[in-house]
Amino acid sequence: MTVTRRDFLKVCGGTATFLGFSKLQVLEALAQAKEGKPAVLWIQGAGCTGCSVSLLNAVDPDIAKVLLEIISLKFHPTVMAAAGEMAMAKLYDAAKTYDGKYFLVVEGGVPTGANGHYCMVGEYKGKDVTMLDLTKRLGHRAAGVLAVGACAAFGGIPAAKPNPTGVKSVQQIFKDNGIKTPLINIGGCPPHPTWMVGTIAHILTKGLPEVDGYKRPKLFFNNNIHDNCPYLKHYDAQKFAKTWGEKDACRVKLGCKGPDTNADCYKKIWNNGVNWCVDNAICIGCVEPTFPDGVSPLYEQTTG
Ligand code: FSX
Ligand code: SF4
Ligand code: SF4
Repeated sequence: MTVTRRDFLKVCGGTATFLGFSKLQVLEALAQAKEGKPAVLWIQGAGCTGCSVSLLNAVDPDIAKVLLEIISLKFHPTVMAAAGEMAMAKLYDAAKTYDGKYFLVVEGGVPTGANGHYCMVGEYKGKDVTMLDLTKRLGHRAAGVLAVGACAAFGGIPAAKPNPTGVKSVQQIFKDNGIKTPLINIGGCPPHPTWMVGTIAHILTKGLPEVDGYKRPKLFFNNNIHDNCPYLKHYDAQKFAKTWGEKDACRVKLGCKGPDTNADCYKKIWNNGVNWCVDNAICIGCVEPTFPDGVSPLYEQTTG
């Protein structure tokens, strides 16, 4: 693969610089990645695969280029061709080859009930492999871990009450097992593709990004949605929508959680810049550790 300036501009959404990096820095990082470094292992537990689909939906170049070429992907349950024991063997081979150097991406929460057996991710040499086993084993030996999406980062929907399978976040699993590997949480259900690609670009070019108290990159999760919302003037004028169809009114009485939510959705916009949640509905606070139990009922006013 030849990484061109055009590729860079595509990854960066057509802008001349990305997260403050020079074109040269990012091109160098992408060129390094195409040589097969660093290796990325992407594992999935209790989730809906929406995080991977989000990446697929909105990133240009397409997911094959990002996952296979830019980040040197070695394992991904959704997009790889291998399956069964062969896939598990590849995963363990890659973990051995890049021991201490690979990056682990975890998508989905980690069920701990029944000793992890509510989430079987494979079999290897006649033994069950659970998501719990894999998170501990691969997390322990990784250079760094990205917990991608609400479920991996904070438990999310699979950990919602009554949480029958005992789902925990990656950081909780690490805490319970004394694993000290650097960890970054990328909130969102699902995360915006730029939050995922941008965090990886930051790691490749500048190292681990600065994070907030929830280990989320400040680059993306430092600004309040309500304070930056195009409907703020209506909120200030107390003009509140009573139905979904009303366009020129604030949605707080329909349940919008914008005042309690910190993310840059209002300027990143979703679906390749077509729209975002508050345009046609409400913010449900999906990037916050309180999601979903702490922001429920979603469609009733709980803030503001
Ligand atoms: Fe969770 Fe990923 Fe929500 Fe889904 O698998 S963040 S349920 S959008 O996609 O983990
Ligand atoms: Fe925008 Fe929601 Fe705040 Fe209203 S409550 S101004 S819709 S973020
Ligand atoms: Fe999540 Fe709110 Fe952003 Fe929508 S606007 S993606 S609900 S944080």
